[in-house]
Amino acid sequence: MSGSGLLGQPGTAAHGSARYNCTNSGARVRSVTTDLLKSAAQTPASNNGVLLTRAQIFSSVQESLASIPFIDIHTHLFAPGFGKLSLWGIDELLTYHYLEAEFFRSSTMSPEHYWTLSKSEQADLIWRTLFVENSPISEATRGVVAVLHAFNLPTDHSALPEARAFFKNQSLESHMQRVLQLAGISSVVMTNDPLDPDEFPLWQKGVANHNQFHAVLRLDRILCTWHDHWQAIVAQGYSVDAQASGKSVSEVRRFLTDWAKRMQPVYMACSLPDTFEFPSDTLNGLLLRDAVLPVCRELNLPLSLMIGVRKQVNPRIRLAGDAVGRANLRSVENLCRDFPSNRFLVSVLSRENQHELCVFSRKFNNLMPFGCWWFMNNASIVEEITRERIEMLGTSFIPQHSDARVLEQVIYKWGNTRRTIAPILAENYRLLSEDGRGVTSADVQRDVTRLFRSNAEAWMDLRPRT
Ligand code: RAT
Ligand code: ZN
Repeated sequence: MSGSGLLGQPGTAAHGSARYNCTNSGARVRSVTTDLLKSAAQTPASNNGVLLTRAQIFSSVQESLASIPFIDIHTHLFAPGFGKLSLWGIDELLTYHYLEAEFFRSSTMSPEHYWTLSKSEQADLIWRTLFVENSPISEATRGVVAVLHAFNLPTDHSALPEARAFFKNQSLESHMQRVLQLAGISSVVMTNDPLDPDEFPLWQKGVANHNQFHAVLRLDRILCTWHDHWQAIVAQGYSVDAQASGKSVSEVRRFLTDWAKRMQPVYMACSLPDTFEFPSDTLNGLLLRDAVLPVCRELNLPLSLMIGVRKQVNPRIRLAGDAVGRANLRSVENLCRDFPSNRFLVSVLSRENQHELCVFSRKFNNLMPFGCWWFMNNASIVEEITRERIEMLGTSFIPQHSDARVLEQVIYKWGNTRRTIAPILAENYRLLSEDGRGVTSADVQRDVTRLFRSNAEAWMDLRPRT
């Protein structure tokens, strides 16, 4: 656990920190502040330094959010070594499934017709519909505008050809470094599925380690759709059967252990439906209890549970067709209480589940709430969730992840996070000052470091990998 407490007390801020603009108008790298960050992380109390005035509090918060590089703990991005799986550029940005959902609301084209088009035809159509015929004021459309603006590209109706030319001229590795710097993040966590037919052969051949991309062993095909995927496990040389009977459970343990050795994941993860229950005598419940949890314990890996998705309520729109449902979080309570040697990273998709998640986090220090997931990642809801988390948990949570699928999305998603969270943090410091405890800029830096770096570093045991 990197020499920090279970809940990630401020630890090392090992990476050099660039300074980023806090607004969404495009971050610009200005200076390196590693030493400042290190001393901030080590400063124990607010009586060490000059107390901030009310006006200074806000700029100090902005300064810390801008200068401390964040860790993005859940994305669908891939390191450049994954080739075609690594998505970037304007056509990918425009055909993001968040935008496809919005496109079908403003177009009469049938999904069936849309899926016959090429990627660039789909992108043209989405651009015309959502950016020319309508103002791009939704969160996801505004994000594309913010990305173009960050690269000093035009953002008006006729911007698409120039954007295409710009992205075509980039080489992935250097472009990626620029994007991470603009987004103010030092590393990202991928989502890696050993049963994905496109991804599996790449791992088998051997993908080069990339020190800014950490792997995650994703379990959805095992825990949620076993019946469609047990044969793929057999094909990889493990003796499992359709009912997960006999040796199956120990073979799944062997499968997970082998894959953990290969991937070196920072955690295992599964997205779960709103109907998720634990304990449960179902095949999934048994695989979770007898295969996944023991391997996580043995390898000291947290398990990330993303709860509340209702898959494919509208299959016609494919990836955009998933929805949300309120879950019964007793399952989280049962897991945290009955498996104290396991650690759980949990994000919930329903707004109605957010408060309960905070309450359970107060009960169990093997539970780390993280992120404002998917339909929760809108400023108004991020604000509400973050306020209640700070009020109930102080700095012992991970406020956000990007869930980016296309590289450049981290620019706008993290820009939005900084913009939304700055006033919330500042207000909490103002209240603290009014209540009698002055705040220094070192306090602010320590707290921002804990929220956006050290909680993640501690939970994922992030050390340079060889
Ligand atoms: O936010 C998304 O892109 C969703 O489609 C899901 O991928 C979700 O984040 C997940 O990880 O299952
Ligand atoms: Zn995701």
